[in-house]
Amino acid sequence: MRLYIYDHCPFCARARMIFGLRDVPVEVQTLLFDDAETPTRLVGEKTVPILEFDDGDTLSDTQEIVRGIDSEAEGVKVMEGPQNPEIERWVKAANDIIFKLFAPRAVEAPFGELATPEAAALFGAKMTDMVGDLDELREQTAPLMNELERWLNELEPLIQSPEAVNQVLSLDDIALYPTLRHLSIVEGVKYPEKVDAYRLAMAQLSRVPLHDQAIEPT
Ligand SMILES: N[C@@H](CCC(=O)N[C@@H](CS)C(=O)NCC(=O)O)C(=O)O
Repeated sequence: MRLYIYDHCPFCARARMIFGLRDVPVEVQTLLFDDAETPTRLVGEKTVPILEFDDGDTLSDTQEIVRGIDSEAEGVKVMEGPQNPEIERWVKAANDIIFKLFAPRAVEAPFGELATPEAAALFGAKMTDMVGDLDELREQTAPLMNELERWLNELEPLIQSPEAVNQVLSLDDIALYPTLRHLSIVEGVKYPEKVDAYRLAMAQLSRVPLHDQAIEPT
């Protein structure tokens, strides 16, 4: 099986996580951000993640990829783990501030999808479309970091274990870790103790490295 991704993409991180968490081997391939040809050939549009099975079948919906791999692997299912609506609420609510910190830094990050000037330019234009002027946003770093600190402190008591936010792995982990992973390209974030332990443990367990780590995906 082959999973086509962009490294910055939170849906792709979700899809990658299920392979690591369920110990299912997959070849991960990062597409250039301006490569419309490959995804269009595979699924008819420029989108990631795409899972390509050995027989040529494809899946391009993150939820379907997660559920499909989870249900096929032997053992305890991540999708059957207990969920806490507070986690879903937190992820949705904190995403805006996290993305504002992420976007101006993402355009300069060493992501595989930005390996050519053309790909990087297209991505820069997309980020600007999404959040506005990236230089202005970078100038907002101090107030954004203050707001972020409040959000991280709100998350801290919701984390029940470093190995699973609700003690047992669940879809909440698949939603939460990619959001925290976005923050790992932002320097100077002060993580509360449990949040820090959680993101480090989840990077190992899911085999989806934080952006400031180098763990090879399997
Ligand atoms: N339907 C997809 C949507 C995934 C999605 O929005 N992917 C974004 C990247 S994060 C994408 O492919 N965007 C196309 C582009 O950026 O050109 C899913 O839920 O898995």
